[in-house]
Parts: sequence; C-alpha cells; structure tokens
Amino acid sequence: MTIADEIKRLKKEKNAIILAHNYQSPEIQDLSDFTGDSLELAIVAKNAKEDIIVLCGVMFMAETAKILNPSKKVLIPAEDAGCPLADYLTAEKVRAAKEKYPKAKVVLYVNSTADSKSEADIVCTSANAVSVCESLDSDTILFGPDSNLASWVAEKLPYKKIIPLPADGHCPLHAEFKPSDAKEAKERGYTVVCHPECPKAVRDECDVVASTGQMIKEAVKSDKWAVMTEKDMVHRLKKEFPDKEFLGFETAVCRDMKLITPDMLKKTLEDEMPEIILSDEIIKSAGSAIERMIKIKK
Ligand code: CIZ
Repeated sequence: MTIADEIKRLKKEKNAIILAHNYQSPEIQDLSDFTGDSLELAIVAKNAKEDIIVLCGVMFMAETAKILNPSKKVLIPAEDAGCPLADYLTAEKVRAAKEKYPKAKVVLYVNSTADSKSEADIVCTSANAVSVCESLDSDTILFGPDSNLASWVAEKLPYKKIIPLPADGHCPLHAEFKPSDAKEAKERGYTVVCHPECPKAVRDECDVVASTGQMIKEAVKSDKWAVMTEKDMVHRLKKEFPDKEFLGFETAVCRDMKLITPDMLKKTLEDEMPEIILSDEIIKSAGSAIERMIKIKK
C-alpha cells in the first residue's frame, strides 16, 4: 500500500477530513480533501461533519478550526508550526493599545494567537481585510499584527485612521521581496501579482495585489504570472490552470508551513494526536470575533 492509500484508509476508518493551506508542500496539498486560504479553511472547518479535522497549516489555523467547530477533534500534524508574524502581538499589547485609544475598534489579522484574538472586536484575513475595516462604524482602527497589510488597508480606505499594532509587525517571507523582483519579472513579460503582506514599495511595482484566494480568481486575466508569495502557491495555481505559466520565487519559503510531511500526516491520523485543546473561555471570546468576520466574508 502506498502512503496515499494508507492515509485514505485511515481517513475513512476515523471519519476524518484533511484540510491544507495553499502554502503547504505539493505532497500535502495533493493528499488533502480541501486546499485553500485561511478564510476558506475556517469556513470548511466550521461546516465539517466529520468527527476529526486534520489541519495541515500553522497553529493559528488549527486553533481557528477548533474555535469554530469545538465539538470536533482538531489535529495538527506539526505542533511546532507557528507563525513569526503572530508572535509580534500579545494580548497584553492589545489591551495596552485599547487603553490608549478607547474609541478605536480592534481588527486582528487571522495570523494572530487565540489569546490576542480574544481581545479583538473582529478578525480578518488578507482576503477580506478591507471589507472588514470598511464595515466598522469607528473611524479609528487598531490593526495588527501585520503593518504592511495595515498600510494596504489604509491606502484603500483613506477616510479611516488605521493604526498598526505593533508598528513593525511583518511576515519575514513577504518582507524579503524587493521592488526589483517585480520590475525584472515585468521585463520578462510576466503579469506580477504580490500579496498585501509585501512592503508598499513592492506593492507599488506590481500589477495586482491579492490574497492567495484572490490570486486564483485573478489568474484568468493573464497567461503568464509572476507570483510574489510563498513558493508553493504556484503548485496550487498550476493545478487550477494547467495551461498557464506561473513563475514562483524559490527562496520564498515559509519554514513553518513545510514542517508537515506525509509520514507525519499518517501518524497523526493513526494516533489522533497532536490535538488542539483550548479553554472554553478562549473558544467563546475569540470565537465571537471570528464569527463576526465570517458573516462579512469579503
Ligand atoms: O489568509 C491566508 O491564508 C494567508 C496566510 C495568506 C493568504 O493570502 O491566503
């Protein structure tokens, strides 16, 4: 039996569903029942009927699945798959900012810890950050932890005051892209798309700024794309559009997303571990901020 067959057998035996983020390795994407961005994964997890949800992604994604569907057993094959961006913001920092700006609403990117989320008015992803901020009645918004995404939202909503929380939070992978990467790809005839977590100077050089889910929707508009986000997004795009050309950036690797291997996935199904355990209090407080986002969607 191949490992893929073993995983399929275990999945059936245990009544499990495997969800994978767009940044997972091609092998894990291909073994999953559903691949998507964090908003799509959250919605699929919320509606999952299976007894077990295996989340192949990073910790905050598995926590979100548990928060949205707490009666299910939620497993993550790599317990140490964290997010350096999420680590920029603690719940304590959010509380301090709320004291300083008592009238502001707090919008936290889904790439934040469950503790920080429990201090937020609403959560957002890169797919809906602009609509979530637009939906709020407050003109002042504390937005964290990605300062580049905060500046992208501020550009789109110039009539709102978007305060980044903290001022320097960033994704190390997206912050590494340079404006010259986009310029060179354009010279080679590519339409260039970058993620809104890229710095403004990079975004300004690109043809399109999009979350990974939006990249799939935008892809119909050109036959030749340079894709400035995690390198394995290209695998997802090629599967969706086999006749188009996609140029990835091989050094743009999210190490945390690459911790999960097919062997680990199989072992996780066998042992039903590691399991996500969250307190009822966190599930309730972080849950309301996430549920509010899901109602807005995009
Ligand atoms: O929202 C997500 O899943 C992330 C981390 C990126 C994206 O744009 O999909």
